[in-house]
Amino acid sequence: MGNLNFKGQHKEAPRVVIMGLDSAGKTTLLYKLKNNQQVETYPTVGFNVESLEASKYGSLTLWDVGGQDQLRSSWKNYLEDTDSLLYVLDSTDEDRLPEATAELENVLNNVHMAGVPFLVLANKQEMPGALSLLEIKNRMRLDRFNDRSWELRGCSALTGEGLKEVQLALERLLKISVNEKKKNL
Ligand code: G3D
Repeated sequence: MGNLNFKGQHKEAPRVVIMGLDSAGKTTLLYKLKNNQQVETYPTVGFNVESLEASKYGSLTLWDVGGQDQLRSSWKNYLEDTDSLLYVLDSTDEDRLPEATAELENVLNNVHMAGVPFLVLANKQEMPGALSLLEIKNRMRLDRFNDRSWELRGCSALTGEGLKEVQLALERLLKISVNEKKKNL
């Protein structure tokens, strides 16, 4: 790990895991956060595609969730020491919202994810017909996760709309996570 000094409180780079169903927009988001540039993306076949070190947020690792159990067992091994989860949703994909919800639940139930703050990103908000944040919150029943810190933000990884707020939310959650860790030392 690098020795990024996160707000003067953290000697090690925080670890952020980005997850979501395929096509949610994770790769697009990753490059926007990293470079503020749009890049060509390639479909990720349920597998880790990128791990970018030394970003402002420390290491950002990308995983598709869902699909084959065999692949799921591989990302599970990487959840240890995760400081925050960015969970990306395609807000226009109403049909797969139940699947996305079940997968989020599955990730949060992992033993390494106990108490880890998470941020749900309702991506593709610029698209007509995108579900509103309120609808998403209700349909995913996000309130049941109130035993930990979480936030829901809308954005468009494509246009960059809402990404400033996403970055601020991520910083807030990382701060909470890092402070929790310090308390438990
Ligand atoms: P993934 O990494 O989660 O699998 P990608 O998803 O980042 O590869 O994105 C899947 C597709 O959704 C890509 O389109 C990408 O351009 C598009 N996408 C990502 N974010 C947004 C967004 O905010 N709005 C819209 N409208 N599209 C977005 P293609 O056509 O390359 O499959």
